[in-house]
Amino acid sequence: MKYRDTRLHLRGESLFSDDHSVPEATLMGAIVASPIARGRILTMDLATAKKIPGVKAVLTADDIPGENQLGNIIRDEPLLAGGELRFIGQPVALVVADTAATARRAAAKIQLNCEEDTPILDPREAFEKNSLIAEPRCFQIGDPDGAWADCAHIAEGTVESGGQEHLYLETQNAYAVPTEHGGIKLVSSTQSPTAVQRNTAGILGLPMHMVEVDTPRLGGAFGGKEDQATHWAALAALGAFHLNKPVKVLLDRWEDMRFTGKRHPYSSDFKIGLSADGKILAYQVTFYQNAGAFADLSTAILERSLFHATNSYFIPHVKATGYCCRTNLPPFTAFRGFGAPQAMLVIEAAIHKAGGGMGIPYSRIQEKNLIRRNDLFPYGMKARSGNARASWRRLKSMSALPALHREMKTFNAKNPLVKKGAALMPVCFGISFTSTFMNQANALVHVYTDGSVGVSTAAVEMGQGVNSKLAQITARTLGINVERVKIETTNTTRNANTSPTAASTGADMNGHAVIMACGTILERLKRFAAGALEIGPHQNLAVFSERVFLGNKPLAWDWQTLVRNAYLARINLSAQAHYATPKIFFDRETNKGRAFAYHVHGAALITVELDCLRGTYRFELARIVHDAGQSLDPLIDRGQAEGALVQGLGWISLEEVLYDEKGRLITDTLSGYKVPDIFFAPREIQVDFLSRTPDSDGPYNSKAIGEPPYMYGIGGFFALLEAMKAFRPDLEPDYTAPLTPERVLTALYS
Ligand code: LUZ
Ligand code: MOS
Repeated sequence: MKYRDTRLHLRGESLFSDDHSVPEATLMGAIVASPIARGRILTMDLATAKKIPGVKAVLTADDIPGENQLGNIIRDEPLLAGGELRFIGQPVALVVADTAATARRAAAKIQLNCEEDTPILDPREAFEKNSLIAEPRCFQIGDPDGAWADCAHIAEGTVESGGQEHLYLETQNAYAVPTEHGGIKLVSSTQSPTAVQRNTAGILGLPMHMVEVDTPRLGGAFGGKEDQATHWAALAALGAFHLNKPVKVLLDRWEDMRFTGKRHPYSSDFKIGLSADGKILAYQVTFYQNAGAFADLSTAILERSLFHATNSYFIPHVKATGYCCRTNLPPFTAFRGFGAPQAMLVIEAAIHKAGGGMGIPYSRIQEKNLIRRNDLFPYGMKARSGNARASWRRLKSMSALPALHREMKTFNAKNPLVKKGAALMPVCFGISFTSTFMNQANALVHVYTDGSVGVSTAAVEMGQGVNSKLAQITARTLGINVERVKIETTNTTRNANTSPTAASTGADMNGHAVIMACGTILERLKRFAAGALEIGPHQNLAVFSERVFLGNKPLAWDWQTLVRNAYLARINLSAQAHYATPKIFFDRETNKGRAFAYHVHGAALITVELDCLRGTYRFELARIVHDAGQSLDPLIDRGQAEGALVQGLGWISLEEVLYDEKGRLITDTLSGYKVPDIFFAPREIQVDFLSRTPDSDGPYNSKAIGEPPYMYGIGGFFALLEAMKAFRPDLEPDYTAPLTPERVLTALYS
């Protein structure tokens, strides 16, 4: 994969926020964190730490000049714990010193004398104790209570899914510099510069215009910096504000793993009812979401679980209920898929169990129930395309499934201790933030007098290639070479009131804003040229390949001449544009509406080979047919699909987040927490794009790519179950993810 930053990355020349050269006087911050999951601080001894040479300040909740309050949906989280402690790793104080080592040494010296209560760690226990962050939500369609009577087969069960560490290469960090008039400039590794700006302003008691946030690029995020980059930026700002010196906060890997939230663990109950021929008539699901100690984005994530409770299937009678359960673990947060993977694992498990009970391959039930164009989703939106079926058909025809199944059967018969399994996984993911108001973006475009172009948008480059896409969109709209285009850092002074780069919408929404701003400038340029060259209506003019055309006829002016002459004629060469995704709405009373601009569909085939002596396995083949619209950059989209797939496979098989009974993270290092590497990735990954897409709403008919392919990984879970069943036909599947080698082995021999 090659994109805009490839050369810089390979040479180690790309600047991440921690790489920015800082003035010599920069001070370093270290966090004092809660050692207990639930209780309160009785006394805190700061004096010893303050006496250590090099320590400049130890700041606590009492030192916050504004409101000690964070939160983008529900404002329930303090920046620094006052009295109450709610999870291990919760920030209690910030030590600022002349070096990071001194700051950490001083932080370690701070004694917290606490009173400890028994923590709640399990979401069902939280539910029993009425420890909920918000009112329960319920999406319903048809007559889910009455439909069971008509079902020939009913299956019920429980699904558990675990957390997942984001493991962005670049850990959380921010750098704060005091500016004149008592303001702050932040360089922050965040997906949401505006959220950092707003929360920091609130903490410091400043108007938002006094806080400038600049985000150069991120070394990965995956949702982990949508909400949870804010704390470290606000803390750096607090230090800078008090000491009137630049302050940097940079978590090391160990701190990052312990202090920050991960993917939400879910515990879920399902009930599914089918006709004798495998048509799903009714589905009921209840999600107990482990939200952790504070709201963070949990309610929005739970809402997306409800939206995607039926994945790619049409089901006439549905009741999906979600509980956002408050526990004493670090607040769980956004992670690629945003609650959809958890929900899709449940519906797939329900179908798998029903297939087992009815004695028919579950892929037949999957296929029979794939949503068709104009079928309704439970939230009342119609499917706008037949791509669920189109991608499935294409995948099946490419894969010669009957032959594959025959080969596997023969292999399994010959090998008593090695078994193969395969599964198909359809995916349907809605594109738009589920909170309608967030679906807005803006762009600021400057054409300079030499014809070069600077583009600023709300989009944050985090390795996903959004800057490459925006540069291509700019070049295509203006009719110039892409080398002329520079994508600027993301900065709240140039782009205000922006949504996070999240929900897979970054290229879509910011791309549309860029098209609009470039269109405005181009319109002015053409009007000017038509007048200056005296050639009738400007609509007949076009710019492409760096030249002005009248119809198909090239004129004497190239792009540079056009721009220079326009400047001399005092034409405005800059434009700002705002894009709001059209036609979407959602009513949170009825839970009905056209919530998404469109859906992304696709299907995957995953095969696995299982060593039944050791419980270890290797995914062999992942074949994906994916709907990317008219891809803006097939190489980037392929890279996103491959990466997402492997990340999804990691979640359901390898990565296990474990806490002890005190709420302490056990898997807090990379020696204890296993993540996918190149040896884990399927031996063969094939990604094919569906080209027939009548429903693309993205720029130039492209489609969003970031999150949807993650959920193909869920197919790996069921491929493994099939391989296990080949070894042990009486196996009663336990739908607990991750299906680690340990769990596989235990299941095979218990
Ligand atoms: N973030 C968010 C998201 O705030 N709202 C969403 O709907 C969403 N969806 C996916 C990923 N991040
Ligand atoms: Mo996200 S899970 O920050 O799109």
